[in-house]
Amino acid sequence: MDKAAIILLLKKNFALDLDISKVLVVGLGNTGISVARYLQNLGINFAITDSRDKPPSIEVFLQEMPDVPVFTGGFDEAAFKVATHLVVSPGVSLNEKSIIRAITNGAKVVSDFDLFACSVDVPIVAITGSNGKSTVTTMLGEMAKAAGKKVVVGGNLGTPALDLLAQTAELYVLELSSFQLERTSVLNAAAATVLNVSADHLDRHADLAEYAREKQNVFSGNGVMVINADDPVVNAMRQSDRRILTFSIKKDADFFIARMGDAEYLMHNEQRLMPLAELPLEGKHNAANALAALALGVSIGLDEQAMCNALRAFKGLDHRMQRVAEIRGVTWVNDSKATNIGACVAALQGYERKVILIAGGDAKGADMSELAPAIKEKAKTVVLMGKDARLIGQALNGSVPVYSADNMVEAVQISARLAQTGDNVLLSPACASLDQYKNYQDRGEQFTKAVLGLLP
Ligand code: UMA
Ligand code: ADP
Repeated sequence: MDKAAIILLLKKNFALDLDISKVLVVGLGNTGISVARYLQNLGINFAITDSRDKPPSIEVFLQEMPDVPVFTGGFDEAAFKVATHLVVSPGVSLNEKSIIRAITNGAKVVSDFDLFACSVDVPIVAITGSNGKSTVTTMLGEMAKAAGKKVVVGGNLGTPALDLLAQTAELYVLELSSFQLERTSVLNAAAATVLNVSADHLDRHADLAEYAREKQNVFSGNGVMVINADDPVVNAMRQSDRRILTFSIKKDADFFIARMGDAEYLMHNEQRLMPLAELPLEGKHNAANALAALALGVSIGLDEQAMCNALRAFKGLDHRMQRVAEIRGVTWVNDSKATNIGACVAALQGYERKVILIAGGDAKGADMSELAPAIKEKAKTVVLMGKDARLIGQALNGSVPVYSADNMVEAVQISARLAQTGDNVLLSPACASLDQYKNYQDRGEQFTKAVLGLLP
């Protein structure tokens, strides 16, 4: 879209005016720098603030935009006072005192996804949920490519939405977190889904109901709603005046799984799409992810056979149920991206035989007793590490043998001593990694390194 059209839309939707508005960009990480570049390019007046002394993108920022006011080492009150609009990075809580005060004084919160939505005139598919977002976003991107579309994929997955504008696209597939949705109002996706809702980020959201409401925001507008019929919280989000496509791994739905003879099939109504066995990813949760991606693809008119071809070729993402090695008959699996209870439960449910589980980290306010039944059923031993290891140990209350480790090398060595031929050792922490690692990738890489260190 040309600049004049974008500026008109920003004015209409947010009263964001080139001549009089003053935007404050809060947070100078990947999102902050992408917003800064966008505003600079449109000629909109802005400043930037970050509570840390040396935010991650400060050097790039100072080099690229030396004339833009920047306030670090705390949120600058004076900058908040004059701001007419705030673009707040998802890592910064809207409950920060300076932000609440600015909103009370009339400042409008606009997200980078809002700015993005005002800057594109091709369809957007929006994907959220507690688990499976990155998998489904990537799957749908591959499907769209296989169907011949020029597709651009990003958002919470890694590339900030506004950085995607540099590439020409016929379709955008975006992953959004609850933090991003909380501050987004005009996305109006052509198709959207909430894949599932289970406890996560309860250190930032007041309770599960509020967290679910933020997720529901992905359906704002009038596009197709793709609904997980197996999830009661998602099911309750249906709107009667909207086109809805449902998916289910348990019952009849628009997209579902049917057994015919000896084989199970991914189905669209009466039509067999492909045998489930041809999906290279393990676990029923990945069958649900594939059905969700198919439903989203059908919503925007992608060819079904092309989508199935993409599914057959989809190898999954690193750090999600990723087989690291088989050493002396023991299989080691890296599921470091399991940063909440729901993901760990899904991982455990995929096993027929009991596993040795490595878990723990930052529980983010979740109630670890919800994890206990799945561990009791599917783990023969648990090795715990990290800040909230104790919470998991307490929830298990002696029902499963528990070992403690100070770090990943120790956790892997304890597991190696306990494991017998035919065992699976699963790193699926059910917790965030930030108490001990840079991020979940770092945790997964340290696990992989420690496992490979067992090789003779
Ligand atoms: N900051 C403050 N004060 C605070 C907290 C943060 O000033 O109290 C500043 C930091 O100093 C830093 C900046 O804010 O300079 C960081 O912003 P950010 O944490 O929002 O991180 P970004 O680099 O902008 O990345 C964000 C998402 N991060 C978070 O939501 C925490 C990335 O998701 C996303 O890929 C990126 O935008 C592009 O959309 C990551 C994530 O962990 C992968 N997401 C969570 C998840 O998936 O569970 C929600
Ligand atoms: P997200 O982007 O929502 O965090 P990912 O696709 O990165 O989702 O997967 C995160 C974790 O959740 C991994 O441990 C993965 O095995 C698990 N997972 C993926 N899809 C689902 C699902 N539909 N239900 C439950 N867990 C899932």
